[in-house]
Amino acid sequence: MKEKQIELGIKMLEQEFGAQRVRRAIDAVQAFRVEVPSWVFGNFGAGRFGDFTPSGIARNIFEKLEDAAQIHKLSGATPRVAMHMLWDFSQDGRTPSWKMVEKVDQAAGELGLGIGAVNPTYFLKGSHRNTYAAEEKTTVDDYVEQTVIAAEIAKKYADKLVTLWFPDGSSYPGQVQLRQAYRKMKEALLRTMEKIDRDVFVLIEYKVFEPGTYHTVISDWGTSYLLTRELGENAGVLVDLGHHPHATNIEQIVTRLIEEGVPGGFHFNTRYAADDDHSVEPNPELARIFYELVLGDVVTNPKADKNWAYMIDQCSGREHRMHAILHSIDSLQIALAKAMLVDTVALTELQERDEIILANRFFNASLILADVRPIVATARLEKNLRADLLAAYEASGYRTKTDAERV
Ligand code: PSV
Ligand code: MN
Repeated sequence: MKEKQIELGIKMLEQEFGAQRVRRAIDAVQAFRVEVPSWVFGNFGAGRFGDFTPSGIARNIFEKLEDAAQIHKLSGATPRVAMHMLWDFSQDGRTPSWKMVEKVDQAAGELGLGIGAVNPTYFLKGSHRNTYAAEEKTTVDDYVEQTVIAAEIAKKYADKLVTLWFPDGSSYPGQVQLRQAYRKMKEALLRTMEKIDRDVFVLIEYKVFEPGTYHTVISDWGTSYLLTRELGENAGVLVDLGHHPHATNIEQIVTRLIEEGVPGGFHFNTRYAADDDHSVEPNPELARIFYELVLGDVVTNPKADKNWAYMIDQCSGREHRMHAILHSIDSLQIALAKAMLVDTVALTELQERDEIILANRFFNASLILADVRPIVATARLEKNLRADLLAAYEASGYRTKTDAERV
């Protein structure tokens, strides 16, 4: 968008939604922070057609951090990087190493970044027969120990946040006892939480399937929620947008968790794959999710402890990594800006009058129809950032440099 278009766009938005609401939307975009995952910058392969990898892929955690720093420099929105224990903090890919943690922490600090959520890696060793629900005690013990170390790292070096995703379950009916798998998961979680300091926060992620296709132990938000109830106040639910059946009303899940006061976190992506492979798109679903987060006061709340934890979780196969993550940040900011434009008082009035279509049209005027790119652009320009993140990246010279260096 050209400068003139941005100015004109702001004027039009002010006319429709009021200058105050537009200003608040700009402020919210400026205040919003989201973590990027270290793993997005690396080589994820493209499945069976894995011969192809996009150019400029980071080859180790230190190059991943350089990429993350470049993203933060352009966006001003991503000062923290989520880490994966055995990908980022291990020398042999099998055991966590404190030496690596120190090196990574130092490298991040030098680049103006911090370590974000710490993710135990439950899928590299011994997990072919489940993780916390495994038959083999040594597997469970190993993973419990890794999780406890993750919590220590999160406390000493990061934001006191640990996020757990368990690749669990079974592929055929009869393969495992369903109740027992759940019980084992719960027991191991309880055992873990007893060893973790109470001021470290643990979010439990659910996923409709993977690797278990017939059943996954923590398959939905209800299971995560039930488990957190047993675990104490420092446990909460992690909603990964991609981890639902396609028709799931995710914004409704968000409202239930907020209403029940359950601590929450978000992994953003787009769910075409019923997974977390894709970049975030600025679609109506995302805007509705943000509307509920805004209404629930759990995003850009000046009282930091009221906010949910926000992370991008994507692992692109074919896309250029830096484009993919910048696109996600842009999409999140667009969705937040749209959510900020809704006049909730006027909407409530329509709801009370049972004006079904009018309420829907009013809602969509902000969440679908408003072009909020001028808001997002203004938020950036006021912070001396470039209005267009992808154009800024292309002009930065970073791509040419990393393409040449990372062969
Ligand atoms: C697998 O679905 C997964 O993408 C989960 O969403 C985790 O959050 C992520 O991997 C990192 O382990
Ligand atoms: Mn996730």
